[in-house]
Amino acid sequence: MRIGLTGTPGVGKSTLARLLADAGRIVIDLNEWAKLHGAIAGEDDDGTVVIDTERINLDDMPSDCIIDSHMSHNLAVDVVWLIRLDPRPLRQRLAARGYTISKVMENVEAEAMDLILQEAMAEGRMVIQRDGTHRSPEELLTSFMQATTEGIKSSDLEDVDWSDALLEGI
Ligand code: DAT
Repeated sequence: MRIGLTGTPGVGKSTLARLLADAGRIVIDLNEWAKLHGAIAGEDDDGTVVIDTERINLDDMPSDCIIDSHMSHNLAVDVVWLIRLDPRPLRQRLAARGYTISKVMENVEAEAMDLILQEAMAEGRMVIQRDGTHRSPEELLTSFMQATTEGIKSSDLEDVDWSDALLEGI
């Protein structure tokens, strides 16, 4: 099964990907893959690599793998693992990364407005959504694994509601 590991930058995808790789799973960093396979569309204003997902052929990837990218839900993966994070700690994590204020706010607002969830559902993906705010990476992984190995027939969306953060002005 090909799993797309997605979420707003900073929610914890790479941390989870590392745990999976340590456990012996094949993990593909989509940025690296896109560079190797000529699927880079360019860079946005702040130098972030933009991947042209149309130029990525999933059949070139192993049939069992985890694809780490905030764009992996745009690929025809079998299931999407979507990590969510309260916008307030997300803001702190992104600021600690040295992102500009506008880039921090763009991502924080996208998270508060469920942007990736909406995109993934619009693409018709089967989505497992889990809140990483109060879970360790290990707990998060266990939760995704349980939902996946139990046999997925429909999306499984854990409730998240950060409307209070929006009211607070985040
Ligand atoms: P992403 O790959 O989604 O951009 P990351 O894995 O680089 O995110 O994590 C961003 C930061 O958050 C990094 O400093 C590690 C920390 N982090 C990741 N998962 C966490 C968790 N479950 N609990 C606490 N901190 C976490």
